[in-house]
Parts: sequence; C-alpha cells; structure tokens
Amino acid sequence: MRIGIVGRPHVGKTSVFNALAQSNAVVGDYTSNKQYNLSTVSVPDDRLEPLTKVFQCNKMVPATIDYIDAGGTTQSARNPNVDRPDNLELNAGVLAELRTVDALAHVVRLFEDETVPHVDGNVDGERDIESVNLEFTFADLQIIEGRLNRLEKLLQNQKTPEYQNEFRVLETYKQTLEDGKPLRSLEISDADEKLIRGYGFLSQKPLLLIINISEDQLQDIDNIYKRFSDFETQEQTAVIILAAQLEMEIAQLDPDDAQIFMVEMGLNQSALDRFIQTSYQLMGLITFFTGGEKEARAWTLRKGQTAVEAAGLIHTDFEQGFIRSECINWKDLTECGSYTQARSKGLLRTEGKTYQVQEGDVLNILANPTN
Ligand SMILES: Nc1nc2c(ncn2[C@@H]2O[C@H](COP(=O)(O)OP(=O)(O)OP(=O)(O)O)[C@@H](O)[C@H]2O)c(=O)[nH]1
Ligand SMILES: [Mg+2]
Repeated sequence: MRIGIVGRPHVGKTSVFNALAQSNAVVGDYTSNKQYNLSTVSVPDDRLEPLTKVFQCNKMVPATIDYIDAGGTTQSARNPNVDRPDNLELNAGVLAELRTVDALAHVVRLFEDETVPHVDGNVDGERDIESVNLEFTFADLQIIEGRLNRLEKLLQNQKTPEYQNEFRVLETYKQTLEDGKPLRSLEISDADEKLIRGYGFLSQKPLLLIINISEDQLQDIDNIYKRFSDFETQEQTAVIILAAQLEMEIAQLDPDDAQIFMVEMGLNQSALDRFIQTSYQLMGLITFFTGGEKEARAWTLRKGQTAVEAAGLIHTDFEQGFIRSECINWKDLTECGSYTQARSKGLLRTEGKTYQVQEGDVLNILANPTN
C-alpha cells in the first residue's frame, strides 16, 4: 500500500512523514517541488507474535506501507472556471508518483508560529483544504481534456464502441470536476473503474485530512475535531488530528521513553497507530495472515477481495494454480495452539476461489504447480 503525503508549503508534511516513518528527513528546508522522500514502514500487528508460536517459526513479517512525502504546492486557490493555470505547481515527477498511490494524506496546518510564515499570509485550514482540492481538480482536468481531444480525433476515423464509451465516461468526469466535485464523489462501476484505473486520478483517491496542530492546541482537540468533522461526511474522506512536531520527536525516542512521554501528553496511541487505523478504515483494508516453518506473515487486502486474489498477492503461481484454501480465524488458531488441534475441533474450513477473505483470517493456500 502506498500513501502520498501532500499539502501547502511549510505546513508540516515532512514532520508528519518523520512521525509516521520514524525517520529523520530534514524539516524546514522548504523542499517544495524539488524532491520527495520515500519510506517504508511496518504496520505494527500484535497478532503476529502468537502466530509464530503456532507455526514454530522465529520470524515475523509485518505488512508494510510506503509513504511518499511529495513536497508542497505553491499557488493559492483559484476558481477552475475563471483562472486556469497553464502549468501545475506539483512538478511532473512528483505528480507521476502521486498517481500511483492508493490514498492521499493532505497535511493541513493549524499550528501558529510566526517564524514559519504561511505562503498565503495566515493560517486557515479550510482554505488550504479547498486550495489543495483545486490543485487535484486541475491536474485531473488536464489529463481528461488531453485524452478527450485525442479521442475526438480517433473517433473521426473509427467509431469503435470502446472509444465511444471512454469518451462518454470522461465527459461525465469532466463535468463533475467542473461542477467543483472530486471524482471520489462519483459511484464508479467496476467496468468504468477498469477503464480509468491507469490515469490515477488524484481527486478519485481516498483522502485523509491530517490536521497538524501545535502542542498547545492538544487541549482543544475535541473542538478542533468538531470543526473539521464535516469533511468526514464527504465520500472516502477521513480526518485525523496530529501534533506532528511533537509526535515526530516522540517517534525518535526509544520505545519506553516514548511510552512515558505519551502518557504525560495524554496521547493513548502513537501517531503511526492512529494513522494506520484510520487509513485502513478509510480504504476498506483488511489483514490476513500466512505462516510456515520460516515465518508468520501479515498481508493487506481490500474488503471483499477473494481467496484467489489473496493467493495472487502471495505468488502469481498460487493464483493460476489455485485449488482451495484452508482457512481459520487467527484467534481460533492461536487458542488451539496447532493446526492438528484446530482440525480436530472442526475449526479449519475449506474455502474456494470466490471466498471473501475476512479480517484476521489465516490462509493456507493449496495450489497446483504451474510453469
Ligand atoms: N511550532 C510548530 N512548528 C511546526 C509544527 N509542525 C512543523 N513545524 C515547523 O514548520 C516548519 C516546516 O515543517 P516541515 O515539516 O518541514 O513542513 P513541510 O510541509 O514539509 O515544508 P515544505 O516541504 O517546505 O513544504 C519546520 O520548521 C517545522 O519545525 C508544529 O506543529 N508546530
Ligand atoms: Mg517538506
């Protein structure tokens, strides 16, 4: 899973990135538009350790999330119908990276600090949300218009149903964007989703708004949450409040000190834990497990994905040669202590290709060798 961290300049993107990735990328050197930071973090999962006992193995392989800290966007908000920019401010390389992510995390500055000027003159969270949304709208419109022009030419020569269909779909999207709505507001059929997947439209990606507050604002966190909670009523949008600078410092402490510090600050979960929980919910992700004599391993799927899709994630051969899967909930398995016990208690189920994998399932995929 890949998540792109975006936002206006100097709002704390790199600080959030460091808090989540527990890394040390340089903050405050105003990296906008020049480069981006990449990091892979493990998704902490307490269920792996008991599973290593069942599988009698020593190694745990957690699921991972890749973060991309994309640098800032630099111009202020414009109305798409009045003032179209010729060139977008996120540079092409960063945009191309962002098109491949599964979700966007937009860092919104709420902390006040005179030494860190805001490019738009003052701190205004709602304005920044609007302005970054517009940025995504422009970027998507630019792609759609380019493709519509191309399709028009193609359709003059060949009126294939495929081109006609694509033209129709993209026209609807264009209209949606021009009406000021993001593409994530549309219900998109599976067929259309396949058609447009390759474009990686930014306004279609699930959106996590990260409200970046100062340490002092922590006492006002309930009111701040209320202020932004309306955004959660929008499709595929979630809000999370972080004190990025503080949480970045905590992430750099050793775990025992971090724990003490968090209790003092009244934080009951680390930034990473809250971020992961919220983004899994937002994106409808679930975790399943596999195990063997070498390792116990956690994997990420979308809710509704099937056993054969899970098999494909593990190995393409498993997908092609899929016969069936043995399946058991992780808790049932760890309580039984072994597969033999689980089987004798009748807790081990056999599931076919179309079985929808459930949160916490442990799968043992049986497949024919393919070559
Ligand atoms: N007071 C205060 N300063 C913060 C907070 N979060 C970030 N900063 C400071 O704001 C400045 C910018 O933070 P960064 O994390 O580098 O912001 P950014 O969005 O990555 O900036 P660019 O990459 O330049 O767009 C740094 O000097 C940070 O120390 C905060 O919660 N409170
Ligand atoms: Mg930065």
